[in-house]
Amino acid sequence: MTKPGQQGPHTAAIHGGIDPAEHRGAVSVPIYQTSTFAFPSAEEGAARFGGSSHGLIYSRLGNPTVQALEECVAELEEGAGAVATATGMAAVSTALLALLRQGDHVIATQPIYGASRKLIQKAFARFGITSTFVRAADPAAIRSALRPETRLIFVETPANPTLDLVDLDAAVEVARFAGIPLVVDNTFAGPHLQRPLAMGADLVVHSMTKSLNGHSDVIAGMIVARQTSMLESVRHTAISFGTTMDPHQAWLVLRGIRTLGMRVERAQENAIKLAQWLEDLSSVAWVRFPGLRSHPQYDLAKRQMSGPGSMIAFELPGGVDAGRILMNNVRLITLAVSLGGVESLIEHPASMTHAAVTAQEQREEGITPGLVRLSVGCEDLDDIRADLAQALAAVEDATFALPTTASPPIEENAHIDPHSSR
Ligand code: LCS
Repeated sequence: MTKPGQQGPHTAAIHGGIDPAEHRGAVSVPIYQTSTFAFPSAEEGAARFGGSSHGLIYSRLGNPTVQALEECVAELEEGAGAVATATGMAAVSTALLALLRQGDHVIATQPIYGASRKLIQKAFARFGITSTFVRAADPAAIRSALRPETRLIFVETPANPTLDLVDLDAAVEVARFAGIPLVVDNTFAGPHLQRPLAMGADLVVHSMTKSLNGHSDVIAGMIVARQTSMLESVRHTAISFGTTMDPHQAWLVLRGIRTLGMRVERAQENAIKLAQWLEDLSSVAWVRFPGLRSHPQYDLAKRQMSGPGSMIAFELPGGVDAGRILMNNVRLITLAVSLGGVESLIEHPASMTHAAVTAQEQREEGITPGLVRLSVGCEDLDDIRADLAQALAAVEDATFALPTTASPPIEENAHIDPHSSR
């Protein structure tokens, strides 16, 4: 294995974690579909349990297919090592469980993925862990929220769903000042566009369900550590709580990750052109995309990301009703949550991915009732644009007779029926 950061990102995605000599010449890492591993002797079994031998024991503790994926992502993220988890939420919960104890306080930025917010705010509160949420886009807010018992900073950048950014240099500085770890959810940008560990973050977490796998067919997560010391406590926690990954799941993600850079670059190219096109339309109220000069943190995006990615947030002048008509009229773009796949997906954060977040919290987070989130895929640009154009035309036709253009307040936890009139 070459050292992290030595190879280019496409090379690392294609070759990372694979040494055919270790697998009887197999160019694709085999799926070691086994729950347990035979010991050559009772003494060797005892040595493996005792830690004096590093041989395989049992797949919850370690499996060669899963290890190949861990090595690959650690290399992509420039980390010392990684622990694969069953889901993205398992990555978030395991990272926090490894680093926190009763009485600790967490500072998290907002917005973040709705389930992560509820995990920190509600589930961890049951175990005596308190939290403060601060505005992602305010670089001074994290420092102001520090308390003597603050033990961890958790940030997501770009943030789901508004694409607000957290200044990673500033967050690292506060974490160093306070002597506490900084955990970054790097799901939206991914290692092809942003490497928080190289900037000084301590852990990166991923929902590999998204661009790392990239084919909308697997749920998976990963935790990558900058230093081996923290990696060991994360691994121990994942094994104890049973959040580790299955070998078949690992093989699918390994297969998807080989084309990470190509997919990310193509989707990004589509997204840049679509965001510019959307911004020029009078039928769109505003567009939020880190690659547009109108993004309030455009300069920060250029500083800490090597590209703006493929997620776009926008709002229509007709608010939630207009957004609903748009989503019910797309034909090529799929009305579904999730993101980062080869296919374009559209969803309504206020009633879907962030429905568990209260209306008041949504307001604080900038999740407006009419916000539409688009995950741009790798289809032909003209086809995505034509689909959006015809859906926007349907919105214009339908809203022509509407009495108001103001966004009505959305009912908390209101749901859009994905089956209606499609
Ligand atoms: N972190 C971020 C930033 C996410 O967007 C998600 C899922 C997770 C963690 C959790 O990952 P999972 O357990 O689902 O693999 N985000 C979703 C979304 O925006 N739509 O559907 C899921």
